[in-house]
Amino acid sequence: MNKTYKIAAIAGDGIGQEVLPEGLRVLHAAAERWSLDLQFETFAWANCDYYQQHGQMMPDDWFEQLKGFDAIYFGAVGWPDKVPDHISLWGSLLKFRRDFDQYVNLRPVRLFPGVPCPLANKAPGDIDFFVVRENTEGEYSPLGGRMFEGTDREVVIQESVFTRHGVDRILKYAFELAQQRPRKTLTAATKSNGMAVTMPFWDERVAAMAQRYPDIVWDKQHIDILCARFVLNPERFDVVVASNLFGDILSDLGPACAGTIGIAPSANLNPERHLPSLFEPVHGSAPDIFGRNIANPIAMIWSGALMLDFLGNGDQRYRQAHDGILSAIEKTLADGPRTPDLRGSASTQQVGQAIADLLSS
Ligand code: GGG
Repeated sequence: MNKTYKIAAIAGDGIGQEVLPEGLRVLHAAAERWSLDLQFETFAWANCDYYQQHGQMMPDDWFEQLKGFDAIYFGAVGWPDKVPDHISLWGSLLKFRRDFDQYVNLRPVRLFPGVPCPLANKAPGDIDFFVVRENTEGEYSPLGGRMFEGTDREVVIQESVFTRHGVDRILKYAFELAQQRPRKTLTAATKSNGMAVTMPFWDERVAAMAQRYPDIVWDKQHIDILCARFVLNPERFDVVVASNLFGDILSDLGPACAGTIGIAPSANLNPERHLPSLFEPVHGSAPDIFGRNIANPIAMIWSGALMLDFLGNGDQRYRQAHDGILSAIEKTLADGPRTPDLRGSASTQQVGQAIADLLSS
């Protein structure tokens, strides 16, 4: 008897509401083609309109409502004119990541044939790596405070949290991912010359973990020069592991180097699978282009492919569905309709439909 996977679909804010339907369109086409057992339920909270009506981003029982799902398929969050960004983010997406213990944020970066690359002399194959971002602690911490607000004596403190448990588990995931890659190479982002407490600890744990993976060639690079090398020599990277903040920055920079952030997917994983994982585009809600139907749906669609692969956990139908969606994305990027971020004039729906049609043909 095949398992039916329950997926919570949450559009969130802005272009999340435009790209999610295209992701669902493609997932339905994939389910039809590969006989996948997917059951979707949509939720109209985790957005700034809900906050304006209820004074919070999600209902009190959000955890109870979602914990029985196998995955969350999420659009984007944030509308700063309605709700300050730190309130909308900490009231939804960061709650999901932390309370569902989605400690891995896996973000593939790839240059596809036909996509205009802003870097000189780069070909597909030159940019093909993963950013593995720690997703539950690090610099993203609610610990801190503000004193003497609005006076000349104002003091603002924001703590970072690096636990041995949290650092070791993300490093283990990254080293194991590197073992599955042909080049077996890992780079750890650091800044231990400036951040004199947390980052030397991070470096120590990287060196300790590396001892367990003698087949992996690894190095550590300070985040500043690492950013420069993303632009100058992206071909040297394979698996890049980083703390929460550094990973957030690198996983926007990487796709920008590969043509557009509009195609960049992410998987917020609870690798132990005892709580739902969450799949979402790297991009945010982009209120500036909301309502024009020009958002690129490919990041949402690729995130859906990652979701199928994770849910299937080795089941060939789900692996084939993942590979089939990736091929359809590749073909569409090479000679299909394109949204304006890729110098095209197609709508969000035209790109989503083109990819779905390739799965049905
Ligand atoms: N779909 C991703 C999204 O809504 N991102 C908004 C954002 O600012 N995210 C910050 C983060 O990923 O930590």
